[in-house]
Amino acid sequence: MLHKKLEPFPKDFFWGASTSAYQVEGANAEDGKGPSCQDVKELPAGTADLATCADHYHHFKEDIALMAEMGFKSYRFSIAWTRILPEGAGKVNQKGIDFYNSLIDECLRYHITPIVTMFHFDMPAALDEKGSWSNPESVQWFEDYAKILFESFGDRVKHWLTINEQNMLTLVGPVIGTLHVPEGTTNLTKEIYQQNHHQLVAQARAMILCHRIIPDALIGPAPNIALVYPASSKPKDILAAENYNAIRNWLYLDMAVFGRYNNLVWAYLKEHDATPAFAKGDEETLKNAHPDFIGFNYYNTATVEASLSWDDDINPGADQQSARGEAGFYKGAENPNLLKTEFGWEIDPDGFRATMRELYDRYHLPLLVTENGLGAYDTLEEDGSIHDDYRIKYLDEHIRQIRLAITDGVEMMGYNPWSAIDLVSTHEGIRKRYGFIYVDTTDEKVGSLKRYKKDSFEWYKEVIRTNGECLY
Ligand code: BGP
Repeated sequence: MLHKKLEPFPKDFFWGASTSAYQVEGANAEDGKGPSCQDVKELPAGTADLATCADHYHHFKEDIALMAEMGFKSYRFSIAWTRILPEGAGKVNQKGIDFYNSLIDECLRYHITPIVTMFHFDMPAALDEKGSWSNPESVQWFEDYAKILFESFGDRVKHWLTINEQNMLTLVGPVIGTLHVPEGTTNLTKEIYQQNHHQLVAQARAMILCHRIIPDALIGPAPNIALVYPASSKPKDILAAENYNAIRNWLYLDMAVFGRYNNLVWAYLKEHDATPAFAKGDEETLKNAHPDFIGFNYYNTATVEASLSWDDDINPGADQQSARGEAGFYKGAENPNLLKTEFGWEIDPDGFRATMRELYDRYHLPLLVTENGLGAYDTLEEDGSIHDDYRIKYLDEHIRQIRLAITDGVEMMGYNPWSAIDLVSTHEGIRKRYGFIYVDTTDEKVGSLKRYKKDSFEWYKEVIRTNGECLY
């Protein structure tokens, strides 16, 4: 749709950026923190370990001052479960509470709204040993942890996100380092979707609890949502796109918002003999929980074609954003209309608008962009500058799509791209940089950890100052 006049960004739009605890904090064995599944996983070859990352744990004041200089209205970060509960359950680590109190207070000092993710890929290792999300008790573990967070920080934190990218935990657990396969598993799909079910119920319980403990807070899920395109106008490709849309996207949000399994997903699970078992009370819990908004991460769309045989040769895909498929359901395809990043992810700003429109049409809840961004090799010049015009271009094109979506009638709360500051990527090290702030460290060796402003820093500052108007 062409528009003659664009609606402005809302006055209270959350311009900010994101990080996650295990990727940015470092200090992963300090001040009583217990290990998470990320700390004990086998690292992908040649990538930095998680002992230091950007050392945000020790540099957070400096980092938040830089975010404030950019004019951030919000900072989306996650809490490390194992800083609060080193064993995942039981004894609380006061130093962990203290750290997040300081981080939150530091944000508020600059009028930056903290948007807190409760769980971002870092299951406590101690709970992994007890079966992780395959254990039905995991629902209670999460609710107990949630209660501590709401009671400790709820007086100041009014924006909560439950589970980051639950769909990626389910679809690409091995890439992210979170797959837990209990001994004796015979049907892996069934096992994974049972774990997924426990997460859905845990999320529902957390949403209910949040509304009870902090009545003036808002809470929502944060899946990775990307509209799935059919590779052609062949009707069978359209059906394949519907299949993958359901499995990749709608399962998570239909449950969070409506409290029901998407029917295509249920049919797919039946086909795999993989429907999850409901515990007593699950159905009611899922029905009674309601998010106030939808947080979502968007990097690019997906494209699929039909898979018409159980023997189809399928490319299993490399990670969160690359083509995947399942024989008999859909088959990942390249989209010839899109360029790719240096790390092979397609770039699709128009797809961002299409995704926002579709999300709003389905759920009619305000949308908060909790991630979006460009991973690239950046070069630190001798004079301390970093010329990341490619990142500016990517962000510029995506922000424009938000404004178009707003003009299309979509209710948008904010934009928190990935990432505020350089950090360690899920599986490709710190060489894959995303931040507005460069951190001097490499995968091979911990560096000075000095912070440098990239060109995108000044650019984003102006975008925020003018509430997006400078782009036009
Ligand atoms: C999302 C995750 C983030 C993040 C980002 C970029 O899937 O929520 O944790 O890392 O993608 O991905 P990557 O680190 O693989 O480049």
